[in-house]
Amino acid sequence: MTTLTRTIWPLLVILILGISKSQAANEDRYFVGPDRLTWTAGRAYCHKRGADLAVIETAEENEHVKRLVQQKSDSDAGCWIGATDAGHEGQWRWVNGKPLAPYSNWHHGEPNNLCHGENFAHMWPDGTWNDQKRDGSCNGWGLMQPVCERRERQVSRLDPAAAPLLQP
Ligand SMILES: [Ca+2]
Ligand SMILES: [Ca+2]
Repeated sequence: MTTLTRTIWPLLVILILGISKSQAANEDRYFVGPDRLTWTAGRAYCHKRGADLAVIETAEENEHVKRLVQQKSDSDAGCWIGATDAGHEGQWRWVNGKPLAPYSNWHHGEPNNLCHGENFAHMWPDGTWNDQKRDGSCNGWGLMQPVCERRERQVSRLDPAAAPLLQP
């Protein structure tokens, strides 16, 4: 072995271990509820398990949640995610209070607030987002399973100053 080879191998091993560890953390971070519920009941399901509906801030995160939706969803509409404009029409926010910026992945033409007001977001199995009624009733799609994200992870991604606001 040359000196270079001896140096590179340990670094490669460390890199591979690091990647598999972060993937394992991702597996653990999100989960899909077993039952089709309203957005609100889905959120309560997540809360009971120390989580909240998923907050998606990057394309990489969206890709991960998309794969989960494709694997676990019982509905062709996909699953609920943690965005709503119920507080103020047209002002979409994540359940942690942050606006949907800079990343969002709305389906073309969405959110369109159909059916006298769609205020709750779900992810289609293709990874794009749509606004829908709380019970999924617009155009007859129906109830959906929630995608939950463990809460401590969400807090750790906020400004330290904002974290106390999320404490019970
Ligand atoms: Ca709306
Ligand atoms: Ca819509």
